[in-house]
Amino acid sequence: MSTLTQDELKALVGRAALQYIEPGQIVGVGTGSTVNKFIDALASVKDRIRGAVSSSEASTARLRALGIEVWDANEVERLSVYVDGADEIDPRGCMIKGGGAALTREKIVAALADRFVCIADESKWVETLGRFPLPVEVIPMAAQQIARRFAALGGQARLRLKDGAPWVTDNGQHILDVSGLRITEPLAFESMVNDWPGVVTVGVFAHQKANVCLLGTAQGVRTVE
Ligand code: ABF
Repeated sequence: MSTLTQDELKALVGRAALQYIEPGQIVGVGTGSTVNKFIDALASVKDRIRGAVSSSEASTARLRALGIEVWDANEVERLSVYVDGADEIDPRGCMIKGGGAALTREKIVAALADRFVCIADESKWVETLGRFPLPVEVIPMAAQQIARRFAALGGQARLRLKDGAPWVTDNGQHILDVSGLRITEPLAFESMVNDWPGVVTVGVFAHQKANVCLLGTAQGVRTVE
């Protein structure tokens, strides 16, 4: 049994990710409660980095509040590292992401980076992706036809709501959360769903999988490469 709380495990991996930051870099920064711990740790080395590219309005606000400069993704050609959390990660480094609704910007920033460092507590580790309902950002007028395509695969798609109204992403689109899937071939699955009209981003990250996973466990940080 872990003596550390889930919050402490997140802080542990957030701090551990600092080892991948080199002086003078612009750092790719994801979204979520684990990444918030990383942002807090990043503030302690802020004088040694050039700044960050952020994957959400929420992370941007936190970075700026801590005095870290935030660059637009269009101003940057390459990032050496992108640090982000996940909702699930498998032994190959493939992930489900998007529980925090920032999946599209997360995929865009991840695509700029040479290395994806995933930080997660051990509850996120799975053998096969699909226990966590798969987030899919969609153009609103396509939501029902996309839901029917998932139903044909055995999935149940639900429109994500906030206060009874559709959740609106940072990009002005909606989110479907799809339960009942078992994603045994993440690469092929991601490509297939990407091809459906109206899909903005599917929350499977297999083409942009993690190169390194820092997993917070009862025994400390386990590095999976
Ligand atoms: C982002 O935040 C995600 O893509 C994922 O949905 C989520 C994980 O959040 P947390 O660290 O709060 O569990 O990284």
